[in-house]
Amino acid sequence: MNRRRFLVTGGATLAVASTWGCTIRPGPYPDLHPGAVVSLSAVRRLIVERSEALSGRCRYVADLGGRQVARPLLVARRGERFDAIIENRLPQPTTVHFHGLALAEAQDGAGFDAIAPGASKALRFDVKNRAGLYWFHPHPHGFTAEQVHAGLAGLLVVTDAEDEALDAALGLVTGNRLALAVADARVASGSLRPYTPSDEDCLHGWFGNRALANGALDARYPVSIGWVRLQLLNASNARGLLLGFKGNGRDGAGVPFHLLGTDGGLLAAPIPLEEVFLYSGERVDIAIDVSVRREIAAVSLAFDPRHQARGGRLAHRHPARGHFPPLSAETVCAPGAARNAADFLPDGGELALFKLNVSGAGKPAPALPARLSSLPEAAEPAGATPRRMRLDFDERLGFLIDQTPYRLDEIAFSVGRGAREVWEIRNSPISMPHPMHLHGFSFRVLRRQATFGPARRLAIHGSGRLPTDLGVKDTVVLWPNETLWLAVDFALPEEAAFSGRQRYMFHCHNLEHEDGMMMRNLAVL
Ligand SMILES: [Cu+2]
Repeated sequence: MNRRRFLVTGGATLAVASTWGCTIRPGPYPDLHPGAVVSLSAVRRLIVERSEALSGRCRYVADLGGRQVARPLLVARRGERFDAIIENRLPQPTTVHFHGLALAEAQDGAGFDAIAPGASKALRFDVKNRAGLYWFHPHPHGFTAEQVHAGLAGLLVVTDAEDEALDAALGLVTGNRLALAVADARVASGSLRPYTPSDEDCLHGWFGNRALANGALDARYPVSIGWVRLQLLNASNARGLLLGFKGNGRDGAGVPFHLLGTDGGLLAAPIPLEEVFLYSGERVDIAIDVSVRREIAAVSLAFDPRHQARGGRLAHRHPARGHFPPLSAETVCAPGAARNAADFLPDGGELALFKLNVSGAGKPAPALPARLSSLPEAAEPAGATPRRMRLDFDERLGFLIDQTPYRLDEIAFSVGRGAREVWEIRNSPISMPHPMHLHGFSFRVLRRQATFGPARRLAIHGSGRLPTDLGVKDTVVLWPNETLWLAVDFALPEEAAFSGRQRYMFHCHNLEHEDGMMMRNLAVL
């Protein structure tokens, strides 16, 4: 049985669908209800809660002033205001970080000022970003991985005139635009396993054996013939996805698609593809013509994830964890704890994500527009001396930025307001892919060097760049041995909220690495 809800936002119609009747029953599946579409400006309170009805899983609830919507999908026009109270009903500190949005430190939810259990915080900001898929999740130091894995990952779809023009050009019919958060989880014997990472999980990341799409296992979405527009987030704690689509023919042949946009909105022009990497925290916006198929399966294709760091017993139990109970009976980075082969699929293993069921309704897909947006080509700021950073592996401490574990009160470096910098980031050869995320600012990828492994054959867009490197990014993966050059513009709005020193974070979005201190603070002065 399927149920759908819609909200018309200007010209765009977003559909959110979820599937009841998962194939495995009974089980404490977390989120069998469809999220409902809610206007960002309609939210009065955003409640963060642990729900016994969800077997201890957690969820966001939007209070609209009289009506409550669990697991909301937030939508906003560019410029729209969020003005609400965040209410923390968890037994742990939390924050709400709107990933990708240009926000002042006080609104960024980066964990400098976590909300204590039972406490509330007022949060008010205007959406300044381009149209695109953004998301919100907890960021309290030491608790992020557990809370996100427990279900706290919400989507925010921002729209604007270019975004609506694209929907019109694609001739999208209702139900053919979807915003999905894909994450892996450990499922065995009909139940979703709690978060119980071993030492090895903390080193490499927590990998499950099944995929959830907007919280549902085996999700299926009914769509009509024509273009389908998918905005996808990889909300996994650690798993990299090599996203591809397979048809229902005898050979299960790959279905081509077009990359329309990345973390920070639309590309200048669509790029035809058959596979694309999507690491934790990254988003893609894609179009697929489903006209000649009855069913299309979204999968993560098999690839070599290049985990080249081995061994080491990590000592990184975050100091903050000693003061609060876990969300469910669990330990964190337990020495000697073993992975269960029944609910573990290694990173890079082929994984079914969700399916599109195509009905005969709709109309044939029109030609894709040649231009999607006015996004300029990435430009290197003249005369900038690169700021160098190195991602390292230490057998005792795990993964680090410039050999330095995170400290809440440390500022790694400061930059001037309006500075236009080039960041040169090198990942060590003994390493693994690290999806690096910058708070508060987006950036452009200038070039990649020394890319080996599965990413190398996709690096065809000049200067060693991958297709997703051509868009606006706030999270970018560095493969082992690679060096990446980014152009970062530290312009801040002339508003009271942004006055004075603003602290932001740069960190790995593998959440086990993040909780394992692979973060640094920076200040904009
Ligand atoms: Cu990492």
